[in-house]
Amino acid sequence: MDLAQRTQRNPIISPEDVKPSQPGWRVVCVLNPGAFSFNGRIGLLLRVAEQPAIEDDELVAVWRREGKYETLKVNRKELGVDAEDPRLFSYNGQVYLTTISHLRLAWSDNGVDFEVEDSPTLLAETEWESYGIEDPRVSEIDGTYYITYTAVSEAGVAVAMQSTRDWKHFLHHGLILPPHNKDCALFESRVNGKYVCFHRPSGVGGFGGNDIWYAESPDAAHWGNHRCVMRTRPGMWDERRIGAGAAPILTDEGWLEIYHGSDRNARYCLGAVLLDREHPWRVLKRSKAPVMEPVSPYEKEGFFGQVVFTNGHVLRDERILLYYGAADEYVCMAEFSLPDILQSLDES
Ligand code: MAN
Repeated sequence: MDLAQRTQRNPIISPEDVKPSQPGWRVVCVLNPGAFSFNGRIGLLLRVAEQPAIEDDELVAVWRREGKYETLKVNRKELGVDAEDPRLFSYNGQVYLTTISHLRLAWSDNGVDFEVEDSPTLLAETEWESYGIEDPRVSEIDGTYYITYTAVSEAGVAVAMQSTRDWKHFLHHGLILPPHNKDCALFESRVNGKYVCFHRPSGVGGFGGNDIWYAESPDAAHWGNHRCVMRTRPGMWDERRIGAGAAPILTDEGWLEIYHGSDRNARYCLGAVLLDREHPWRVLKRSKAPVMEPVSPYEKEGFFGQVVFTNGHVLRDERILLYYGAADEYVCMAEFSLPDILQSLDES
């Protein structure tokens, strides 16, 4: 099943539409945008993944320390280099990413034609961000936009947060969840007087996995009362990893969350889940089949193929304008009808 109505204009943003942040660098991927409305326009906060120019037989790792980039170039044939996965490689026992990501704004009046800003909006700054900042989710609460994103460093993959009211000045709140954790989506209204979020810690040592959790906070920075909301399902499309998309949507029936799930072949699809209004850690309904699968050429082939991944949407009455990363390389848009998704949950 695929309930997504993709725009004919897809991909709406490709790497060649984005200016590199440094002379001599190249934008390899533009993906996984956070989405929001601001001053009557739709804003996307894009993840831009770049690397310095290299020869065909080379691999490069980039990191940023105290505001400066450092690089490591390795010949693919060199002993000890393992490069099966285009996203990362290990060298002398250390894992490196092949690109470094920053976050950059793009603006649109109609939701499909975006003007991408010429320079990065948010760059890796703290020591917990040295390998880059990725996959932002934007939640607006009382006029403040909270940006939760993945902070990657040698120390691990964690969740950091910044906030802004004008998209010009940003307050860095540091790491709000330690490694290994990602896919943190703040709800856009308080529940029982508290800020709440979904997040995705990863289990090690045979217990736990890559499941969606819930937490509460008095101030959006300090999180507690963690609970496991839902787990991966053996033998299904979401058997390996699941993670929340953007902020859940409040409907008459409860909170609707569009989430991603991957299988043993690292094929990423989107599913839907309905959660109790007062107790958002309680699952009421969960789709058996995905609501969106990688079927279009730009979703099946690219930097990392067979991927549709979302962490941003904007609501227009009963339509969800969903922004998503396709094949880890492009930014795309598809519309969903809210009633259709709810109805598909009833049928499953
Ligand atoms: C995974 C992928 C990459 C990402 C790293 C670190 O390997 O999602 O795109 O860079 O995790 O977050």
